[in-house]
Amino acid sequence: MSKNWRYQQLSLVYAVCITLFVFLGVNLAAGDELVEGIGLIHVIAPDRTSVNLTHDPIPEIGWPAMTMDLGLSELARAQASQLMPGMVIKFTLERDPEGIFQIGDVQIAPEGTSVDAAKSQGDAPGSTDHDTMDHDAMDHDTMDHDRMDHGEHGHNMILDDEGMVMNANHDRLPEDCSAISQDYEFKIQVGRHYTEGRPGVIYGYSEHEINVEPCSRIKVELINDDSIRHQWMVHGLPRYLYPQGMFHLEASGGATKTGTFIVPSDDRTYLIHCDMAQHMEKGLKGQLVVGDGNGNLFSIPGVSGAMRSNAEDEESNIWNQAMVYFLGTSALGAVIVLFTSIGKLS
Ligand SMILES: [Cu+2]
Repeated sequence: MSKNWRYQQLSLVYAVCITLFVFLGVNLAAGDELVEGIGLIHVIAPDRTSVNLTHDPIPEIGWPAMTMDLGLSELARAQASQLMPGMVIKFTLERDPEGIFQIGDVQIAPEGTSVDAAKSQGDAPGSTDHDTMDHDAMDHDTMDHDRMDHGEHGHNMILDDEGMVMNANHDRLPEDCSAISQDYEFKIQVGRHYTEGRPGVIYGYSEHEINVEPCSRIKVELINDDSIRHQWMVHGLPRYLYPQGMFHLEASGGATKTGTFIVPSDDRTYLIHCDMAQHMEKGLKGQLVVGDGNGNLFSIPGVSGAMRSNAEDEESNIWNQAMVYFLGTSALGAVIVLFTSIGKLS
């Protein structure tokens, strides 16, 4: 009798082990997708399906600090009723059914939490969406009102039906440059046609990487072959020349926009992307390499791989599952053997 009791204890321990392993396996699989961020809200879409925010870097998925639109999950939509523009939030990212990152869970960040990326922008609204652009909050210090009506030079932004050019700079040298080293002209096409050989991607640029000399002047002609708006936006440029550190071309469907800017002297790699909701995730990400650059960014089509490829994810998931099933079935087998022997003994 005392022997049976010991067997029963043993099988109880086994059962607990199986439960733990199964939970561990499930959590490992879910943990792959759970990424957290902190951001400052600029705009909440009236239908609460998305927000525009500036977030700090999210290294787990290779995102630099950025101002962008993010969709909201069902849960986050419900939570969004307590949010307001200007609030700092903590959020988790998850993938929607199409595999695109969206905010899964959102809460107001604890008092005193700040977003470093937003501080350096002077809290100006980061959205460049026409509908949400706040003209009052634009950087007036760098706008040259006297020259407003005399051509392109004094404008931070030229906006028309065809699209817009923001922060064009033809002649103001970065502080660290004594002269323009070289002039470049790039024709960059954007649209659904430029995704060849990249399964799962919806949009592409004809060039995802451009290489230039330090202190050079770059003229970019953005040709949009799609019927929807696309952008070619460079981040991280000096803020004394480019408000929000940004040079930005936006072309309406079928339109072409041309703009010029000048890069500083340091070897650096700048992010290029389309800031329309989810377009970067759908393929519109590139890099501008000045001089030798300072390392490739993640997930640049044709240049660098994802921080962690989907194939690897799937492979490790399969191994997790296999492990759980192997341990589970072997433990179950052991339990059956034990109970059978208990039956024989009694
Ligand atoms: Cu786009």
